[in-house]
Amino acid sequence: MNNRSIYLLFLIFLLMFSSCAKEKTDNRRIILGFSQIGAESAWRNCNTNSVREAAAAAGIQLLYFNAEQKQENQIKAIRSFIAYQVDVIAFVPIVSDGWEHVLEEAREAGIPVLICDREINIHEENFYAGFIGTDSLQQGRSAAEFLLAKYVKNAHGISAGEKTVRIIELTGTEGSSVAEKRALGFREVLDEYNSQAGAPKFQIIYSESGDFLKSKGYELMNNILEKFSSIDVIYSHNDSMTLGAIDAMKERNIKPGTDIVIVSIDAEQAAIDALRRGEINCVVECNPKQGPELMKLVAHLVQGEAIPGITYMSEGVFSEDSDLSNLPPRGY
Ligand code: GZL
Repeated sequence: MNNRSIYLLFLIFLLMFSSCAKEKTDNRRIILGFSQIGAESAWRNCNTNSVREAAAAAGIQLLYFNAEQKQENQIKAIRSFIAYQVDVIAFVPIVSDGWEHVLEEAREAGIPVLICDREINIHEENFYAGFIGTDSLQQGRSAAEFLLAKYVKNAHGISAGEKTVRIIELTGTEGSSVAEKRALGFREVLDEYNSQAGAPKFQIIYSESGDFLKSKGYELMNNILEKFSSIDVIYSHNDSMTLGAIDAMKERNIKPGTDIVIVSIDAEQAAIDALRRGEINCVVECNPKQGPELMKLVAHLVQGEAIPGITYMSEGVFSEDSDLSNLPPRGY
């Protein structure tokens, strides 16, 4: 077969492919494929609702898949989005590793991908269009900074060199960027402080994953209270596990927030209510309402416009010293 006929064949293939490829006309609705990890916490459910409601408000057709906490389900969903030739793919990576192949497939299909909420361990250019989520490293730092303020600056029952502050850590899903970074940020601040001579030492005496689940937080706390007789602080990576741990403490007549200082992350309504009751001492906010910002990024991508590599949600810190009187309902 000579070059001319090969070229003609290629041209026919290209015409066939382009004719069956999705014709993007101005009046056709944008189609967004969204793979969510599951429904493990009030935070997650609010995150899902935010995406659903924002897609509806933006007139974007949402193909939604709940992976039920399984990465393989997320990969299958992304492959089906590719087959369906959606305009944009967005997903919450349940863990940081194992996404190279499916992202390569999306790239070959020419479909832009947005990483939502949690991060992945791929940093080469153009594997995905951008990340929208929260700064979990800062959340870990904020949790530690509260403890420094409480124990050192406010002299909470200890002074320099007097004792070690014994910390239990309940971590989130193993292998998730959020659990890794909340642990890292927390340690960075405490390690730096501990390196100062004569300072009271902050020591993490035990750390175990509760997988962001309330039931596991309860189970872990019961085991921990059997194992350790002297605990000063519980640092929990999310409110669901914290609330389970509080139930376990109360069953043993331990006063959460008084007998044991509690620092939690998310700021769902139930945790803010516990903060108001003095059962939690600090709640670091993690903002789940990412839907509207996500839809703006989708619209930019469909128009072929550049977007920021990272879009962080705004969030704060609520503690026992905060004025919560004007805090509106959390919505999750
Ligand atoms: C945080 C998010 C975490 C929440 C948990 O960005 O990925 O997952 O903190 C949720 O409540 O399960």
